Amino acid sequence: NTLTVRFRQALRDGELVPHYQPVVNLSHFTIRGYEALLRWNHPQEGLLTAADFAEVFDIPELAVAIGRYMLDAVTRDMRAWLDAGIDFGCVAVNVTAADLKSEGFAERVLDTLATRGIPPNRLIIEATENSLVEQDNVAVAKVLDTLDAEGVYIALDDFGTGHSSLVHLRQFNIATLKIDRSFVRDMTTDREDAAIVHGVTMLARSLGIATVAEGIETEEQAQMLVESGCSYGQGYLFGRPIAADQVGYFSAHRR
Ligand code: G
Ligand code: G
Ligand code: NA
Ligand code: MN
Repeated sequence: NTLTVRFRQALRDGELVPHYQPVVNLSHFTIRGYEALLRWNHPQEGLLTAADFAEVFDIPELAVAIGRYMLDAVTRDMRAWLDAGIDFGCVAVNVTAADLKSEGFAERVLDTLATRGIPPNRLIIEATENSLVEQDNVAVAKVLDTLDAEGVYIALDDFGTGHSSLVHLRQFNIATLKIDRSFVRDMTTDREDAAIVHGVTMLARSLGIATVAEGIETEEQAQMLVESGCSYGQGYLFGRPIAADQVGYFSAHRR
């Protein structure tokens, strides 16, 4: 189809770029790190977000090509920030089921970090619950264990929207749960959403897992999340995704 043909071309022609959305400590709004999000600098249509071309992630071969591209581009940016003395914290890269299944994924991640001289504990691999469910648990656990053993953090994305989440918390070495923004959106008015957020935060805390609330747009939501015991937050209240060359300025002015 035309989108996938055009997308392959964009990948070759360097039209794809990572942008970075800040993740903050909710108690003092300092930067904890960034989530890398794929953007397409489309010559005719302007800057497209991943939601605008989500179909490409459903084609395993393209999803793996994107994963490789992002790992390379993001670690290149991290190297440049380290060289410039920028205090950016940790960076999260999203991965798909196809990435986790691809031959030698964990080794590729670790090799890339070693080649660029980036400490593994500066990287977070962010996987959705569904990307873990879709496949052989033993094989995924091995991939995640290999990364975890070297210090790479594993985050579970869109928590609460997928399947059998509690099993995963036991089975994999999850460092962080990302509470999906659908729960955060109405938590100040909807008691059930508030209860879910509170429950997830308490559960995570008792298991020694950190929580990041996504999609925070108001001070009220941030306040309520702090009261619920949630440590970290992400959302337009703190910052939209920004280009790599803005991360230095942003990191310095949020401290
Ligand atoms: O950034 P945006 O709101 O368009 O993201 C839409 C969805 O696409 C989100 O679920 C996000 O996690 C996902 N996404 C964004 N960038 C990447 C990426 O580089 N790799 C993968 N696998 N998913 C991404
Ligand atoms: O599924 P995932 O959590 O990776 O999705 C991340 C996407 O959510 C990004 O594309 C980002 O643009 C979007 N996003 C981030 N913060 C907010 C927010 O505060 N409000 C809304 N509506 N979307 C957000
Ligand atoms: Na994500
Ligand atoms: Mn998410």
